[in-house]
Amino acid sequence: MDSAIRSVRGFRIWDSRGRPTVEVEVTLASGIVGRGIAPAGASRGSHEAVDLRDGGEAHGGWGVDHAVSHVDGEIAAALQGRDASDQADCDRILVGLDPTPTKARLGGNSIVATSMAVLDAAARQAGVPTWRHLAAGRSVRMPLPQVQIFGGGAHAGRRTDIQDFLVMPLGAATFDEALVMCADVYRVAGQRMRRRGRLYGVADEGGWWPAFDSNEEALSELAAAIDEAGYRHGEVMICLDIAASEFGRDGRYRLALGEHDFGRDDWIELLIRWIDRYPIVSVEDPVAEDDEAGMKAFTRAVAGRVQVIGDDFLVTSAARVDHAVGIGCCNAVLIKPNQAGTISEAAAALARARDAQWGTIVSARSGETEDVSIMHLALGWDAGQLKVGSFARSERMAKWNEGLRIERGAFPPGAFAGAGALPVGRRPWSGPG
Ligand code: 2PG
Ligand code: MG
Repeated sequence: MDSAIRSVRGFRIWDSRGRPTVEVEVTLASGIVGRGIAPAGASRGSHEAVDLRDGGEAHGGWGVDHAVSHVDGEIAAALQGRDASDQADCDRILVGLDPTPTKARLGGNSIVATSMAVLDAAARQAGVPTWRHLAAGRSVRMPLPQVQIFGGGAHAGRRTDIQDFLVMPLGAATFDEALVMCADVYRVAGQRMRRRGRLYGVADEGGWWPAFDSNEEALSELAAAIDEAGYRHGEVMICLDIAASEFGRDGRYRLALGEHDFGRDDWIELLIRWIDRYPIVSVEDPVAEDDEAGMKAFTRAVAGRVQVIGDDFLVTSAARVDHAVGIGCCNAVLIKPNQAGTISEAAAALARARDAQWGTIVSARSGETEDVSIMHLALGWDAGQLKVGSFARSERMAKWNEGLRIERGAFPPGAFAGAGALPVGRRPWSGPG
């Protein structure tokens, strides 16, 4: 069998922060080689698969030698001879090797890089791009992008409490046009920072460094940049990733900027005030991962007009999505394969969300590489939405550019998910409420 796995090897390479990460090469009986690289998060949910790091002095403790040796040892031995085109079987074996809830024994990094390498090898063996291999004949749509304009929170030394200030080009008709619109806003936002003497370079994912006096100032700057770029609100809308687990605990939200301390209800009220005042169409992790009551209240208050995404709250877990659907929390899920640990587990979380008619957004991590597989996953799974970070730095641009290559080669205009990917009616923006 050509697609039988002959060997699996792990290597240490480097990510966009200059930290070690795990690369895996899977070689098939045919001689074809597939590759996978583990990304790494900075703002992480406490229930997600964990990266195995060596600790100690070398590489500031970020080393992955143990994770790499698990790939060369136990993982390689278990996968040898298995059929790479049977992703579910390979992933079942990986999960079976480390049944700990957060894959802490072998490391989420060694496991996800292997799972991704199996997928890449199988697609190469089939002679098709990964997205086509995943689509398996079903029709799919180019995803609607979410592009970060300002990067804060854990990605900018907590310069703002809110982590991602992003835009979504709802008025675009193609992926290409969507990127043009985001690029315009990104450029103009940078020009505005320069004019105000506030341009200090970029944060972790390429968004402008958020040199603002308040979280709301960032929001109003973003709305002004959309205006100045010549777009109507409604055409380009704002998305926020609050990443509230970073500053919220036990129903209290303590902002560093402005030094406010909110109870759950006041915090949610503030978010709703922002939604009324600014053209916000999507909010991720509005409350902390432990605040189910807050998530339920927020979802109830804004569902129908705003996409409510669970990231740290759902950690790409089908079981958590299932639970959230049952109790009315969120209407969309962020899908990060390395939160789950394997491609199949991530696909299962996405499938559960789709069953509930939720929005589904495939997402990169803040620590990335030249690997472009999330573009293929977003498309091949027909997720409808893709979040990659900002519109600068090649670990981000590699993914956007891969999308352009795919679109021009394989897609007629119209095969773009666009605003229809949102689990909300298109909200006509009628100005500040
Ligand atoms: C997130 C991601 C990407 P990180 O919170 O959604 O912005 O960040 O990879 O650091 O978890
Ligand atoms: Mg997030």
